[in-house]
Amino acid sequence: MKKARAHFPKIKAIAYEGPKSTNPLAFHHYNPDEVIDGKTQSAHLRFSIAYWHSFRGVGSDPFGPGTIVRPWEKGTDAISIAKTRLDAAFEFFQKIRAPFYCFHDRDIAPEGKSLAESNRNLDRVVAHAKDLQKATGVKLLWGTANLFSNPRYMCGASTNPDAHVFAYAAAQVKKALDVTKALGGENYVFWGGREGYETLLNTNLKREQDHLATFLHLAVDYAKSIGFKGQFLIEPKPKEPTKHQYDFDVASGIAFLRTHGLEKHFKFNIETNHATLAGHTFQHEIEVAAAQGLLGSIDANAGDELLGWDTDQFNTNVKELTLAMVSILRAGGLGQGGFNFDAKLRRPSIDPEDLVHAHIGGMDAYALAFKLARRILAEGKFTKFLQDRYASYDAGFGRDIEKRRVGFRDLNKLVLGKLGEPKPRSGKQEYLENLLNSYLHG
Ligand code: XUL
Ligand code: CO
Repeated sequence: MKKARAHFPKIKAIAYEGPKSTNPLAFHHYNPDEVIDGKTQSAHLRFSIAYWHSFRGVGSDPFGPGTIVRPWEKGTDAISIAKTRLDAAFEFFQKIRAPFYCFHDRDIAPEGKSLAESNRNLDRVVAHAKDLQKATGVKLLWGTANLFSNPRYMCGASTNPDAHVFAYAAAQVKKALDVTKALGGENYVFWGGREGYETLLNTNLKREQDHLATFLHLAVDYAKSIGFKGQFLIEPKPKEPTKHQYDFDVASGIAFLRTHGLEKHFKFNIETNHATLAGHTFQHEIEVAAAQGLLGSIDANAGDELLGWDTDQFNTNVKELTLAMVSILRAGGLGQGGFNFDAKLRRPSIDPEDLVHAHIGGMDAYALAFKLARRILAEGKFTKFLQDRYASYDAGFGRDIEKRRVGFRDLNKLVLGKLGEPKPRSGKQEYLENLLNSYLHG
């Protein structure tokens, strides 16, 4: 393959220079090649770049059009523009030292006038993506289909009241799965898009939820038939664009998967700002998924504390990320998942260099959180505190309760007899908050 010209000519591959460096175009915590427990940091963290934000985002918001004009967006032929954009993206992936990327079908190739034309467009661009993956070693963390932008999906895709739209969405996902498999995608994501409702006046909730479950079963069946080995992921979000999204949060997602016999085939892709919109912390969503062995991957971003919408910002909150990392590491990590920067530049951040600063910030914050969480777990103070707090269930009647070996009559007899009144014990929240701060600022 011929050497592509530089689209980020002023940016060199970002190097790790350590916490004391004052170079804003260097990593201060993310050291991709450092080996920890036999694996590089890069292999532990599995960072991924979100194509839709970083290479299709133009800074538009509900109040105004885009502000960002990239120098590589030139020409009139949509396919050659798409290929050049992909060149720019792969140059960026390498310079920012990200081992993975993620896309929606319509991010990488233009939608045609018919599904057949869209599929042909996709094939041409995917062939180029395959070459670039081979040349750079950058891999596909996950693929997905955009089932929410085109007006045909205004009332949902698989939950659309019109079976014709369900069929179209099925055909689109069939192709997205083919393409994800062809590019060696390690996961495939279903984010609900417009799978929800605006008003119950026009919605048969039960039929729509059943149709969503049928769609997911059909996707599982098709993936099996083509030998796609990637992990299927559900990405919960409570609202936006619809007033109510069916995959509201991890807990309702688990209930949905179990109700419809899908729990063996799916895990969760947890997004930080979706957790916030659902009224949860990021760590809460991770814990709920991990408790059921369903933690799959992370969409790494943040919301704004003062805005009630999905602002998709880069997350530099080390405290929030350290708590999240403790829960992720305690659960055994993300396996074939990763940390995908589903985050976008602010509207006035119009320079290509802003993309570099944004990702350096996100990667450094996650890498620092990773190291702090490892220290917290290695020292074991929180683990010991938790063990002690629940120790009454480790033996005697507490053990019998956990093993379901006692009933109300037995417990009634115990309390009326030798147990009597329980002795209250402090929850020690303030002590624990100080302990956490001692790691963050120590
Ligand atoms: C939307 C969102 C999506 C998914 C992929 O809020 O997070 O970009 O991650 O469809
Ligand atoms: Co997302």
